Amino acid sequence: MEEEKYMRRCIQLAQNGLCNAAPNPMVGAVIVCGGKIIGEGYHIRCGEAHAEVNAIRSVKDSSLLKHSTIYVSLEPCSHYGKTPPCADLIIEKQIPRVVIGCQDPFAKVAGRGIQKLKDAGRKVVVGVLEGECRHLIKRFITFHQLHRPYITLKWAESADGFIDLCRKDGHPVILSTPLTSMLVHKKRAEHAAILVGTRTAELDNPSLNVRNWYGRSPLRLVLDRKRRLSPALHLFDGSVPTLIFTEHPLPSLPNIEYLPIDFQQDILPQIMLTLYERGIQSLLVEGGSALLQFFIDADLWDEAFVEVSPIRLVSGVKAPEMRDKNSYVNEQSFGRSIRHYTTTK
Ligand code: AOF
Ligand code: ZN
Repeated sequence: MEEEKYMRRCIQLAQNGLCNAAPNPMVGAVIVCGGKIIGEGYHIRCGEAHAEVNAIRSVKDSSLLKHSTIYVSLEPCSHYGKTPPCADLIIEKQIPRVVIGCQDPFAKVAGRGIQKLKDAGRKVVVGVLEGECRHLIKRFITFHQLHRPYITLKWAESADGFIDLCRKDGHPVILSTPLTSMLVHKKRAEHAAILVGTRTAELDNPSLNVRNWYGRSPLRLVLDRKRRLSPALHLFDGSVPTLIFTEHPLPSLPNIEYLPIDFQQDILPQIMLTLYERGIQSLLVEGGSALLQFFIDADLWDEAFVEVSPIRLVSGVKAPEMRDKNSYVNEQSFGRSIRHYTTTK
């Protein structure tokens, strides 16, 4: 119970790194001496100090470290990356006991940090709240084990179940409220890349950037097989790095890159490979319905974020439900989830 309490605090701290730690995992650490927390830290930003370093730095009286336990949600690293090995630091500071949430799936670490600590005579406990600690770094694990980003599908649907048909006189019907549009911008800030299909780019002319929330805009991705999209669209304004998947590439412009893919073949594996090669660990798919259905049919998604509006669009007509979406709930190791939230106007 005691161990779980401190590990839960590690997870809570780690979550502060959601927007800036990637492509590194979110990690939190807590140092406990005589039943009291004497230090805390988390991995704030990729390239900067790891959680253990920040936790150790936060301890006022470093002579207490010799009598402490360090709790960390992920195995301390054993390699020289952008920063030196945390396992070495723990050994150097003579912390006698280390409690770890889960092993690091990163090939350069993968158990070596645990071994290093054991070899140096430290008491090591592994697997406290292991499931929750793995869930915390689901994007990092998906990327390193499946060689693709963690995929979130996102759509808003009317009370009678329509999404892409929500157009009156060619204009989209706004289903979101000011509050839920803010949540969408929060989601964008939490993802490394965002993808839309040609029709959505054309009809909605989205900017796909982060405006109603604090944070970085994701890399924008758009499918434009025949290169029919107008360069006057917001997506081509060069304000945010943008990739266009097409059969007919043009030379790149500042922040705009054309990437040839073979539309005769399955395009999703080609897109996934590109994103993997570029180190993109999370992808938000914002529609339209054809593209979303494509991902569902390929069984290639991890989470869906669905806004259900109270607005009914068509009376007496059966809605074109996103096929099979409900049958996927909780099928995978991360508890693949669909979060429906119903809004009121
Ligand atoms: C830890 N604590 O807080 C994090 C770890 O390039 P570097 O030096 O930042 O190393 C990145 C790798 O270190 C990353 O891929 C993952 O395996 C591990 N992340 N390890 O001990 C941390 N963020
Ligand atoms: Zn480290």
